[in-house]
Amino acid sequence: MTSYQNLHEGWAVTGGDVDSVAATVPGCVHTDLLAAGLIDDPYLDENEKKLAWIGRTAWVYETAFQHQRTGGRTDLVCAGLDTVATVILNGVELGRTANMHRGYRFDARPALRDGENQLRIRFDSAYSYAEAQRERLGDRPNAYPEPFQFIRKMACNFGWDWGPTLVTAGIWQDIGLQTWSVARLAEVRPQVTVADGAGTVEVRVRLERETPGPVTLAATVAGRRTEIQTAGDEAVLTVTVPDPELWWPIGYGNQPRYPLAVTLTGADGQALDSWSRQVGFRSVRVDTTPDAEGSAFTLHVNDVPVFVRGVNWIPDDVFANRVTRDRLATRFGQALDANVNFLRVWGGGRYESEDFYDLADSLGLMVGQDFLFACAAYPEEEPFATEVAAEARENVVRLASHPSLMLWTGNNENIWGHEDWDWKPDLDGRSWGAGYYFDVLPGIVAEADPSRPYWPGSPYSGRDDKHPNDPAYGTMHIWDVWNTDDYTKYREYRPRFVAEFGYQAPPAYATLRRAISDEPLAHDSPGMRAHQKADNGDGKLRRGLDAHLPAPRDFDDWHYLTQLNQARALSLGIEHFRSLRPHCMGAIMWQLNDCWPVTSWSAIDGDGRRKPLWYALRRSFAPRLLTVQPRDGRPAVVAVNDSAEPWQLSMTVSRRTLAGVVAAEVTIGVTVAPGSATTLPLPAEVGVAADPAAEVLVAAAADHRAWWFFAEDKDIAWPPAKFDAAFEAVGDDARLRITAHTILRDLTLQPDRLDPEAEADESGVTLLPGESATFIIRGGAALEPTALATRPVLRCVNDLT
Ligand code: BMA
Repeated sequence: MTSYQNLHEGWAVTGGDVDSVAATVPGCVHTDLLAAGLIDDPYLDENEKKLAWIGRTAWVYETAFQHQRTGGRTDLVCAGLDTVATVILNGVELGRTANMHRGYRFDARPALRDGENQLRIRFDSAYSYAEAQRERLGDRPNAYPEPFQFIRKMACNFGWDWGPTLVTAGIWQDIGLQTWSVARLAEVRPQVTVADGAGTVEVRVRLERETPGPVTLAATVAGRRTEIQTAGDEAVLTVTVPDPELWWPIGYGNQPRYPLAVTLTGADGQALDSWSRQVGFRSVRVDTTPDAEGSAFTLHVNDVPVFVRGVNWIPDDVFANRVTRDRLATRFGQALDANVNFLRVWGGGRYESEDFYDLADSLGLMVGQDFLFACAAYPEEEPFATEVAAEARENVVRLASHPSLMLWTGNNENIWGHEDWDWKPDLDGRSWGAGYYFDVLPGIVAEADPSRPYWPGSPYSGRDDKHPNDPAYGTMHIWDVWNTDDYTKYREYRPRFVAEFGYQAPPAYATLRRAISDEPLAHDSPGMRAHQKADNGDGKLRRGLDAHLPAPRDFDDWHYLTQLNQARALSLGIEHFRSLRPHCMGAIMWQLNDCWPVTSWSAIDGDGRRKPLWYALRRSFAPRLLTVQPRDGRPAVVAVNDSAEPWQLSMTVSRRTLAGVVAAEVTIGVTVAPGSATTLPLPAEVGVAADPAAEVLVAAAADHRAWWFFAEDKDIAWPPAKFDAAFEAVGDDARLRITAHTILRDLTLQPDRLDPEAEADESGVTLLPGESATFIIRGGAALEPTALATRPVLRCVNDLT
């Protein structure tokens, strides 16, 4: 049997002026230096700028461990080294690596001793390596002034438009010694398929042998076992499960999983190795059939078309070792609570972890994984050609068992960039990655994971003769909104599938206050500027505000309004895209999460707090959505039903004055079929305002309400806000009941301004006069009721006038 000795203890790191400080493994040099008190927290104020030297320094990790040799092979197994490493055991060089995204195994026997052993891993500067490759191969276009495409390392480590430049080094995943004899399972690759109700698990096994001879391989699923004997190095075991329960995405059914166990036994019956995973039976395909308007991009799971209500996922922390399973579970819970059903793992980060995929499997969250290429032209020369192929195959094999994984995508924005970002003259014929996206990667998926779809890029039209970002074909990204255009422009698009669209806002106030000590805090104070990485981000935020909302008078207004504008921008986009169902079958907003405290496109900030956008996602991504959309020059109600049951909808649509008085009203009863959107035009007396600045449209059904404002907030004559507030402590929590005496537009509560731990269950509530709303404030029992119900904690748009 194999045995494993982990080597996580006793490490120290040395480099530059730093002489041997304790190191955490798995971990990285930044967190080690931070723990040793040698650097300031890179996430606070402008500290990031003082730490550039770390990425330019070579770091040596060293430990001593005891080992007693036994018979057989002993390998040093490194699940992840970041990145340019030389591995030395007792003075003997075992190997060199330069790819963070692969695991490595070295035969340790030539160097291993009985008793005390010294293990030393030297990490050369990632910059030095990448710059040398760039020099050798010739520069290539890139969205950022850093050489990240010349090293197989997480791209966003070199900084991004939401992330700091903190170039890490270290042993970022498990490391240990594995001792084995006769043979071991070098690769286990399950393909789980289901056809006509019957499940098949085909397990392809590759063996590594120390000694030749027959061995027995067995695979067991749901009590069914297949066994074979082999003297070779490769084998296929097929187990059929006649009538498995299907695995479904969240909202479509349950997520049953079946244990799959693979065992390897020697000729004399001794157990040699074993491997196990939970598998799920489901089919997946992407329908890209051409039609009169272009070609679709529709995900079918178990032959049911699924509207993708997605979020883009970036690494949840710059320092991967901080992203624990618990933290992933919290983040996934936040995604599910916002009615998200799909996570796209963006190509500038990592191939996500076992914990990530195991949680996604168990929760029914679908995942799309990009291969790791983002926003740059990538060289296809050696050593990269070999590294990319090895990395891709390893990760495809590693993740193949996961039912949540729906789609592999070749890259983020590189095909688009090549077409549109003036790369061609600079490239002057040099390689840019096309060979990976159109040849190498699809070849690897077809060979190693044939049951899973592959798409060459995000975005990609699917056709050579169409622009890669053509709305009518395949997937698209929408970034003119935010960069140059108002968010109402989302409505000018009729996309088939939007894989990125987003709008910025600052983090929660408590997050800003933890990370930035500027006094006073201002949108352009030094700390705020250091935590805004987007090109002219502050200017774009302001441009967006000016188009819609009254001018902010101070930082508190700016903070409330920019957060509100972000929420409105995404709601408008999502509800428009959903209203186009089935023409459009996916909306993946940019971005769910952050990796540090920063003003960004995220719905959840770097401290894990939900921005107003999160609450807007929950509303706009609800499986059943009532929304008001412009159709033929006036508002119409659209009812979207993603559920499997018909929706019997009975509603009243009224045009009212701001005082709530009904000017015209219509009652509508309709059945919205499962998986469809129904547009309900309105008669002119309801849909056309007599005075756009003084009227609203409200569509109200039992559990649903949708609003339409005939004018921009800045042009509406909002009455000064009048309301009563009633506070009640309930255990550790509190309830704040607001009863409106005037219309209250986008009532938003920020209890974290009073206590960083406090959090409200709702945000962005609009009330007509006479209506009330109750906010439940987790951890709010001790808050001061008057402060809670007053600006800047409780806000509405009316209080700007
Ligand atoms: C797209 C993404 C990211 C970026 C985001 C915001 O380009 O793919 O690269 O962070 O837009 O600009």
